[in-house]
Amino acid sequence: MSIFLGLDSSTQSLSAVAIDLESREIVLDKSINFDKSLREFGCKNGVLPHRDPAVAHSDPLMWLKALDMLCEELQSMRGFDVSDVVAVAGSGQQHGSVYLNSKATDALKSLNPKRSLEHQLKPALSRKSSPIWMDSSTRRQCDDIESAIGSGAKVAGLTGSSCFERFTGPQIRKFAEKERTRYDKSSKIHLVSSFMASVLAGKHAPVDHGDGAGMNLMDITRKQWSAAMLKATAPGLKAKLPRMAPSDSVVGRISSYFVDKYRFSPKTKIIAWSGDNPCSLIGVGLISSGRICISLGTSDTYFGFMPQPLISAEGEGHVFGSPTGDYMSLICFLNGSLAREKVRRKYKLTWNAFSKRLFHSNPGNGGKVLLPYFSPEITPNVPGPMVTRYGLKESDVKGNVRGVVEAQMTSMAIHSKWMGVKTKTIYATGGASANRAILQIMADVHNADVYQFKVGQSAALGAALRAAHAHLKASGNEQPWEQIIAGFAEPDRESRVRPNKEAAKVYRDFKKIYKACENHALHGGKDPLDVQTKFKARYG
Ligand code: XUL
Repeated sequence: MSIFLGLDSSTQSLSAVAIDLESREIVLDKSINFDKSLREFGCKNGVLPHRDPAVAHSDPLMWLKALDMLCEELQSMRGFDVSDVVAVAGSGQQHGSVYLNSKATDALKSLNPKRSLEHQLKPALSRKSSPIWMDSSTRRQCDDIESAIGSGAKVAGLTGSSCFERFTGPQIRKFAEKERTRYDKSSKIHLVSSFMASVLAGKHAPVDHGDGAGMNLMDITRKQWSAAMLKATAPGLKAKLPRMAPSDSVVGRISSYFVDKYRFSPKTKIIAWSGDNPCSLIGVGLISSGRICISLGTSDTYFGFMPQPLISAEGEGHVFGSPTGDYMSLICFLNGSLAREKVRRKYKLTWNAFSKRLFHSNPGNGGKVLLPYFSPEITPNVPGPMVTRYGLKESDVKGNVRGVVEAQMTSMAIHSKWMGVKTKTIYATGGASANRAILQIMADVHNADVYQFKVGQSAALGAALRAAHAHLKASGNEQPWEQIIAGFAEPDRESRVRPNKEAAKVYRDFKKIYKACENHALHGGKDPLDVQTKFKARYG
């Protein structure tokens, strides 16, 4: 047996996917949903309630309790033997940070299997909550960092992204400004990914180049902490950050806590964790250029493999490290599944009824446009909630249902131009990728074939594949990535959704009115009524 385990610590859940590399089978797919199973932490959709809609924090103790619960489930599962696991790697929601005090090193080293992770690591937190990727409260800190470096474009040239509110550097700066004493007491600042890896390994794990690139702190070409960015962000920061390491580094053997409590083998290797998007890149098999992936999760992301870092001139997207040692481009849309969910709930629809409305309405929505900024938006930058309707009544159920999905797909098409990819094939993943009505609109708007995957958990699967790759490399039996992913990270050929030629034509023009509406709402551009009327006259 050669079982490799991938964990995904995401916004709303902790998931596990295990693969058998020899038989090429997925032998386990499990998930703990925070809202359902860990209600006592008071989170909604994995986020702590806050009166300011720009603030989004979560509870790191909830992630720890989920890890204990998940291990317990794995141990008690029939047909799965935890002691067969050769190596574990993981994926973490990107950008989120965990703040630890001077007790952390010892606490990690001496975890007692008779007590819970939550109770033993609570005293090691120097900050109770963790800012996560949905936080947009650091615009001022972003501006300050960019002006210290010279400009947003300069920051992007250095780190792969201009300063973004959710990125870890601006978040750390805000913490250092507002809570200086606690900042000074934080002897280690981890990402969600490196924190979870540290717990498993019983010692501080490194930040990998994939997730490290989402901090506005890593030099994207040299793949090291950037001295200029550290200086522009917060005092004494270098000493507080873990070391950086390639994604395929072995952190060490699993902590005896997991051996004694859950019967993992003491030989189990812990591999550096990465961000969920770099892991998904592997989980959908994007190890060369040419295709792109759209992940429909809590956030919607649009990403692809890149051999060299290519940076967006408009400052809209990001360059992260790929777990293969290359690069990936990514654009993140915050109003993903939560926006779809808001519309579905508003009109009291089941998902079935939602999909029916999509199938039974016309491409282009008769020119009606919904700008679905239910929460602050990352791409394009919208600082606060601002749902705007053009020619669309709030009472029009079909129009709003089609409106939210068309807006998401059109926005992706418009804001991904800088990547310069002629998209002929799209791989769809994430929870909502199971919905073929949504995928039809995706295919039509992008005029591309869309494929689904049999395993929806691309980040956890990618992590399991990374574990296998890193283990083989460390044992002197490195296999090419093509070989590692074969049979696992492949789209379901039967699932192909073809674009409808007529609809694709409509969307070519629809993109223009969508752009005009966006421009009007966000940049004070011309009233889009004119273009909307023309579109309506043509396509009704
Ligand atoms: C990417 C981003 C989100 C999170 C979701 O930049 O912010 O996709 O990684 O977990």
